[in-house]
Amino acid sequence: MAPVLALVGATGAVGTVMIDIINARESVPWGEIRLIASARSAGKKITVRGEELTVVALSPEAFDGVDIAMFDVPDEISAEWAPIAAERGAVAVDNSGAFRMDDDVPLVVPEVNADKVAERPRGIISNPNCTTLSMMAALGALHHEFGLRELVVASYQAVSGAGKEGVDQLYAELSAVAGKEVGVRAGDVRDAITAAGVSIEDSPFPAPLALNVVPSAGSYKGDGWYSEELKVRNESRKILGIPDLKVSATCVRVPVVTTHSLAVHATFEREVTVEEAHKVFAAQPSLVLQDDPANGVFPTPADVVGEEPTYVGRVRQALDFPNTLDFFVCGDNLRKGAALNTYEIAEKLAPEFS
Ligand code: 11C
Repeated sequence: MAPVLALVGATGAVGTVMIDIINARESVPWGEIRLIASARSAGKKITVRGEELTVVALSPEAFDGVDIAMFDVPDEISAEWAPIAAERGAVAVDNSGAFRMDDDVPLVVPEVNADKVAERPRGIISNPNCTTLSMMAALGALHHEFGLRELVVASYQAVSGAGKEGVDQLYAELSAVAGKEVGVRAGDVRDAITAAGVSIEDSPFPAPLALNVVPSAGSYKGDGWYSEELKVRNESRKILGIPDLKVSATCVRVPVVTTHSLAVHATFEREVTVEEAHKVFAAQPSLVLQDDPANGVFPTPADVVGEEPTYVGRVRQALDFPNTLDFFVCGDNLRKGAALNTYEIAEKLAPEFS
């Protein structure tokens, strides 16, 4: 029998991208696809691979007969419901932060550690944070060849990482400043946004984002660190299987709707030339290399949004740091950063249930 796949959070932002991904697949291994969401969205009709499906309400019974349940919901919903799905016999593939750092839950990026899907004593597999994920295919491939030792990262994160609220806030702020000569005096962007009736106090970001960048992502965790920066450190170590990897990240929100970018400074056990790095990237099917800086060819988020692969460019040997490469990556945070990686984990599991 072909496996039964459930999508929990089918009507949310990542769930909607997930359905796009499933619809775009040439073929799928599923005998049934079940859409699950909150009681508020139950009854809604969504077309998946030409068939009109009715969204069912989240309940223990909704998992009966399900082999693989993908969760694209907030942490607290996953924390409560992924174990219920697992008790009912499904493997829960969870895109929230609820279980990522639990020792008995694997954190999987199929290009890097697909074998870990088998090690799931609780019946739960976690999908990494979108910021970490955006650089993992590139870093995993380099680590495999050259042995990663140290990682320094600066992120340029899109507002959709902060949900619909983040996207709405950016559009409202952009409308408020459009056509105005602002950004020339301290505080004038803030004044223009406020004068247009857009609240900065109620924004998901602690400062204006239009015509600006904001060095804060996630929640403040003390000692100067934001949660996204700690996730990059902890999750990179776990995925790459290097518990003592030296990592330092600065996460910055930028006025981009979707697609996270990262400037990566990675130090290896031995020297890596740009040519060798290009070869490694070219051999990884989920990466696209765009690296011709003399002709202005490199990835930017506006050109990568909606794409499945991660784009890599600006690859260079650090001038003052031995065995070190600098490069720039762009990955759609709702696709490879969330829905796509979750779905790829589900695809890896499918043969177990066929
Ligand atoms: C952001 N990376 O851009 C976050 C969103 O841990 O899954 C995803 C949060 C997470 O704000």
